[in-house]
Formats: sequence, structure tokens, C-alpha cells
Amino acid sequence: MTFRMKAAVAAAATLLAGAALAAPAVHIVLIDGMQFIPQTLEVKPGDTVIWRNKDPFPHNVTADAKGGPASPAIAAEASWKFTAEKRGSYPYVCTLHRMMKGTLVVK
Ligand SMILES: [Cu+2]
Repeated sequence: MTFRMKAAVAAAATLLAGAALAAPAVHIVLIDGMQFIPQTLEVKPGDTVIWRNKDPFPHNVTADAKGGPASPAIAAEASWKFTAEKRGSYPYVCTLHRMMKGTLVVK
């Protein structure tokens, strides 16, 4: 898939997940080509975020701030799930490739 298609799929997944009104939503962040897609994701408390690694090597999701996402290594083709609880802005990196940056905003 092209980057644009993947972004569209991710956006569609977020929309579909958000369609159930009061229920917590599930959001997908793709890890592909050494990037987090979307780079910034806004969610509500109680929502679940799934990072899905499409690269052929491991990555992780590591926020500095307490209450932010902090994953173990996510193997190729594997996913890692995080439930957002505390409001805030959580910049994160992959500590294996520190140029890979993303932000999870919980509000
Ligand atoms: Cu990485």
C-alpha cells in the first residue's frame, strides 16, 4: 500500500471506531517506513490506541511523561495496545531510532 492509502485506512479505522458514540474509540497508529502514522493523534480518555508495526524490524513507543505510552519492543507485524487514561500531551519516540517521533494527545 502507498503511504496515502495507509493513511486513509488509518483514518477510516479511526472514524469507524468513533462512530459508536459513547463507547470508547479504538485508534490505529501505523509504524511504517520509520514513521508513526499519523504522527500526532488526538484521543479521549478511555480510548484505546493500537500501534501496528509494518516495518520488518522492531520499534517501540516510549513517552517521557508519566501516564503516556511505554511499550516493550514491538516486533515486525506485531501490535501493541494502550488505553489512554490521563489527559495531557505525550510526545514519544522509538528509543531504537530516536528520530522517530510522535505525539499522543489525550483531551
Ligand atoms: Cu524504531
